[in-house]
Amino acid sequence: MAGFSEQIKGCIFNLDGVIVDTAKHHYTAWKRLANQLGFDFSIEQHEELRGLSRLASLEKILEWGNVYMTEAEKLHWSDVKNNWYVELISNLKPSDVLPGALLFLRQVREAGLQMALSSASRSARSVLRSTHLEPYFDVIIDGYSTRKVKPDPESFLLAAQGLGLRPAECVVFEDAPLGVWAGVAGGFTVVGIGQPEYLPKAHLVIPGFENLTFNNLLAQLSGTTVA
Ligand code: GL1
Repeated sequence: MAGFSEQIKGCIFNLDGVIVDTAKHHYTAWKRLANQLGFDFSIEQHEELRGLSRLASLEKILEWGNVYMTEAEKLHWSDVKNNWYVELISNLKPSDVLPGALLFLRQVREAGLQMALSSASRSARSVLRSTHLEPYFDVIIDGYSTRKVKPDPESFLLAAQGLGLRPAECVVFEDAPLGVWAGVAGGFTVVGIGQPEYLPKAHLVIPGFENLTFNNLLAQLSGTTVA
């Protein structure tokens, strides 16, 4: 699409599983919680949770396990899961940034574009600090900033608003099907990270940032029918 590269002024990145390898720790903590409650759940089921807030994830897991909880109990178990997760990420370091992600962020910065982080996680800032990535983001939207869960586009719209850009001027990077739907619903150009069969709504799907240059990405997107 002619002029696409000039149209794009910002990039919005999801965190867990896109920039940092933390999705596996969320899975470990949720699985431990399910096991304590007397049932199990699979990594495939966890795919459905990706992008959901803490409470929304817990409610889905309780549904799978057929477990009823009062609101107070939900808060208690959310805290328990979070304490396990925080323990799991306590040794997170810059080397836990996913392959190619840091180089890609640098290229976006050098190209003069703005960058935002959009994550449902309340630990997003702490993850960014441990991995030394916080300075790359002009705007950080985390689990404290939003009221609606994906596939509602609220989180991306807040990120674009914070950057002072329209959705059509931003590319969203997402690994979760719910996140891809949210980005598309918000009017963004969406790059899915992962396998195309899980992310059919994305405008383009890439396996990750390794060996990807920003210019190459723009060239690939220019060939798709977006925005
Ligand atoms: C919450 C959920 C996680 C995951 C993240 C978003 O994180 O608990 O399972 O879906 O949102 O990637 P947190 O508990 O850190 O707010």
